[in-house]
Amino acid sequence: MLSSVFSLIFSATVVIAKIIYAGVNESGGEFGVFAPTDTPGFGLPGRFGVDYAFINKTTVDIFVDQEKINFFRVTFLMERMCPLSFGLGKKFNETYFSEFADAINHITIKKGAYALLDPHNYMRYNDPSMQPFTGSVIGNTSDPTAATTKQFQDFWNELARRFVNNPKVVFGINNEPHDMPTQLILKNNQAAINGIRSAGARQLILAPGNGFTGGHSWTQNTGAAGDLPSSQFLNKLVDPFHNTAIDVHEYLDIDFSGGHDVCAQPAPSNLANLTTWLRENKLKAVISEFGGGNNANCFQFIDDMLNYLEANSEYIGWAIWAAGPLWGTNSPCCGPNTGSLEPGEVNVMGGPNAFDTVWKTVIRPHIPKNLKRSGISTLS
Ligand SMILES: *[C@@H]1O[C@H](CO)[C@@H](O)[C@H](O)[C@H]1NC(C)=O
Ligand SMILES: *[C@@H]1O[C@H](CO)[C@@H](O)[C@H](O)[C@H]1NC(C)=O
Ligand SMILES: *[C@@H]1O[C@H](CO)[C@@H](O)[C@H](O)[C@H]1NC(C)=O
Ligand SMILES: *[C@@H]1O[C@H](CO)[C@@H](O)[C@H](O)[C@H]1NC(C)=O
Ligand SMILES: CC(=O)N[C@H]1CO[C@H](CO)[C@@H](O)[C@@H]1O
Repeated sequence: MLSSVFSLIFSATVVIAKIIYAGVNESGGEFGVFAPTDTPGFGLPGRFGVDYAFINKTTVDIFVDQEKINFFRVTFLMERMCPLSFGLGKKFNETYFSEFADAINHITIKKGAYALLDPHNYMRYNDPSMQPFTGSVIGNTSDPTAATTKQFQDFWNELARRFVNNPKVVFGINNEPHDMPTQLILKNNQAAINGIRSAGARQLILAPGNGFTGGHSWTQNTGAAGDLPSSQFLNKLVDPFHNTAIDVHEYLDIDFSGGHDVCAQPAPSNLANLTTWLRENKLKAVISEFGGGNNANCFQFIDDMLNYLEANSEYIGWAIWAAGPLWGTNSPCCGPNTGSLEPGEVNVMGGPNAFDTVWKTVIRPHIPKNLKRSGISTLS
């Protein structure tokens, strides 16, 4: 009795920070195009199950049934969804779309989790051969080979139309824009929102900023040209349904790249300016990529970061990078020996991969018990 009175008072007076989406990147739908020779068109369209694949349903089931996560970020390539011969827009490769939709439907309809649709394109289209640097920046009016902002809007209108009746999808506008005018990111993001909403889709949208959408540099100039901070533009987005959050990536190694096995960048201090900006602008954020290597140092940095997200109500979700069906012994993050987060795989030395080390040690204890399990994807 006493305790229920206390908990009533507690819940009435304290704003409880709430992570409602927790999960993992499913990377693989964008594979098979990276050409060391920078040959445009290399790996397109690619072979399903050989060059690219979206998920392994068995391991998705392990994540949902055993780990109780509710969030998967599923990567695809815009040049495969909209082949170059069609151009970016409403005409899709129906084969690639159906392979992608099969993965999304498994996650959302069969397993009841939320799926973040991720065009893994760095806000570029037409040449993914050496991502993240090849391809024309979408909406670059000085580049006659660039897809237009209107084409990007049409693409999102069509993709949203196809998922309009699936409450469990989340629309990720694009992976890691960088080295382009921040104003153009705002313009393209707004076009995507307009395309999605005019399709009648009301689900959650995640909007990225500049500088590979890094949280630590949110209030700083980024890139070789010193593009203006994301913070100066990303608060100007207009969503008639007020269901858009900021998409943030944050790695913990020295250069924020996820390329090293030593963690050196503390998330709490590096995210502090972003957090203030989110609060001032009444916005929420999802950390859709982060990671750390298989060592005690990184376990501490990851633990500190997840504690920080849990303590600040501006953050509503996270997805660690990365699981996926085609990694094998390769390491998507944090040094060659870490391995992927795909259950059942091993690292390059034949030892336990990040699912058996990083996940079990420091991610699993942070998976909230009260994640969102039903209803349309929203901010709360
Ligand atoms: C569509 O995708 C399938 C599967 O990858 C591929 O076999 C086919 O050639 C693609 N079509 C076009 C026009 O790219
Ligand atoms: C836009 O296109 C022009 C002409 O190709 C190019 O010089 C410029 O670097 C491009 N801008 C961006 C941000 O890529
Ligand atoms: C945070 O903002 C302060 C004040 O503008 C600035 O001095 C500091 O460099 C910023 N930190 C980061 C990580 O951007
Ligand atoms: C999917 O995952 C299961 C469980 O780890 C594994 O046995 C199976 O070989 C995987 N399938 C593919 C196609 O990778
Ligand atoms: C699923 C996913 O997005 N995996 C990706 C997570 O992000 C990294 C970094 O950009 C990608 O390279 C992976 O493909």
